[in-house]
Amino acid sequence: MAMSEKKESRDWYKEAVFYQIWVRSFCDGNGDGIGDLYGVYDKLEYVKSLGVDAIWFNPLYPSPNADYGYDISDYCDIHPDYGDLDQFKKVLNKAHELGMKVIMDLVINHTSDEHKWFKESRKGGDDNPYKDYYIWRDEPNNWDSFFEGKAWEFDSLRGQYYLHLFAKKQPDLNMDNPKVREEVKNILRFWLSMGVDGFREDVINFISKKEGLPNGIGFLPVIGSIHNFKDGPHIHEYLAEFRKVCDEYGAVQIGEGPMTTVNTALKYLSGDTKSMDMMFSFDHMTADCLFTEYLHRPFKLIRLKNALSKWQYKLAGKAWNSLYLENHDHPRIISRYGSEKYHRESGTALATAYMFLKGTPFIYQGQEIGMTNIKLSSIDQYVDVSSKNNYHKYHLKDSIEDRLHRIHVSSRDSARTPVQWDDSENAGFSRVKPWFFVNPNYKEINVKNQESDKESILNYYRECIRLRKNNPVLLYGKYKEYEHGNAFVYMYERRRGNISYFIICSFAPEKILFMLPKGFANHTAKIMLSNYPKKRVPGEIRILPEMGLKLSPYEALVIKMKRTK
Ligand code: TEU
Ligand code: CA
Repeated sequence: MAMSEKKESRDWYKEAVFYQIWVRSFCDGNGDGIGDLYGVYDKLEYVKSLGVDAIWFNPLYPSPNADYGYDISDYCDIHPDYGDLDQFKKVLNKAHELGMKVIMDLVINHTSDEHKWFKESRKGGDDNPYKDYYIWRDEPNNWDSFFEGKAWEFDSLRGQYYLHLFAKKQPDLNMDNPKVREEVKNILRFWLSMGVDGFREDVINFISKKEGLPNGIGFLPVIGSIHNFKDGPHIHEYLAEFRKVCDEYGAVQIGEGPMTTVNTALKYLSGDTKSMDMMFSFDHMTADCLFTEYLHRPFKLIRLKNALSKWQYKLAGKAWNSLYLENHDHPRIISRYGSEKYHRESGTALATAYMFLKGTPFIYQGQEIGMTNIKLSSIDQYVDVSSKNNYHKYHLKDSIEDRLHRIHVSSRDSARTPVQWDDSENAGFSRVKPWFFVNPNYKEINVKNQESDKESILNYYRECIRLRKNNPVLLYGKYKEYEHGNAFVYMYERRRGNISYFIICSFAPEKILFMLPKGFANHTAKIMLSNYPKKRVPGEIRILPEMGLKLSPYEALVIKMKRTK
């Protein structure tokens, strides 16, 4: 066994599968059309039944919802739409009883403009303790915001501009102010002392801005100025302070790093500057969206493979990957990387492609039943600030149809429709009309249908998790990609000692012949998992020289083999 394999420490989060809950659309427990912690409480057994070990909650805090919870007006409470602190504690305790950990979303790059700190800061005044909690300037620089025009907004009360990298209602905190960092530590302690197990940390690589806030090169909106606030000068000092608090409680930290490169991610994940246990990168999301939705392009498997392999190879032996294909910020993968026509096949192939990579898989609510993008007929029906901004700001010369198409394929709202529990009215999400549109395909695509279907996407996710669990090869084995140049098949190996698992996934909507790489001939292999179970009955297969696998549309399989060399 190689040195790097031996050295790897075993940690709970490395062997865990996470489930992500965007509560507003998960399940409405009290009948007001909005998902809440009462609904979550009732569905915890379901989450557990997937084989999940931990839950990540998107922001549950009070928020005016300019960016659905990512604009926080009180860090130490629960949004009344979702319940209250008592209800949260009930959920937390029940999750723990069921053997699931719980992590919260920590959003400290910005607050809501309705947070008390910002309301106070607007007043200015030399003896105002909140005066320098935010980033105020007499003159704005040329930065663009991600979500709404320029990154600066004039505040008439204070008579100055404040910085907002995201929406206008999300003023950026001034992390250079030690008082702000103390506030962050208090927030960490508040939740950790309650028993929360860690944090997913929002745009954590943006919290330290370059001194003097120099102008960006304005060749592309936002992207031209990103080097002025990404991985900023004091980022690792500040994160070390937060890590210290988290370490007191043994908390896990997962940083979200938009546009983080694998080399900079390593600084967060290893060595003296290690502050995070895992990082969420966006590299593989660019297989069809070059960072944001206004740069949408057709999906290419090779781009997905490039990004996934890059992170697998470069983190090997040094740091731990987080694995995801869906979350609340990205459209649904079947519509995106798979095929709505081959719904079950592509949904299960996508699961196979990423669940056996080295790292910790995250499953986003509804992904496990293959929910798809919604197609609303007018931009006015969309609610996401980013989608609206992109629609009204970019590609204005294109036809309305083309612009709407762009929203259909890329809007964050596609991931935010209510979870489809059954085929009853409102998809079993709520007794009353839900806060947002239910995808009309809920009659076919829903949890209830899939529970009773052995071959459903839902049951396939369960199988994937079962296969991964306690399997040292799939947890800690070395990654190697094969046939990289193949435009339709993603094949990789996970190897530990002389045991290998091969993961083979076709992304082709038709039958193809896939020649196994040379060097495997005369081995006996065993089929461990297949998304065409009738065709690939479990059992041993002998690999012949020049063996070609006839793969059906979106066929995926996992085979186990004893290596002779
Ligand atoms: O996302 C960071 C981020 O950069 C994305 O919003 C990205 O710009 C977008 O998804 C492109 O499609 C985090 C949160 O996950 C997101 O929900 C918040 O809106 C954002 O931060 C601001 O807090
Ligand atoms: Ca509710």
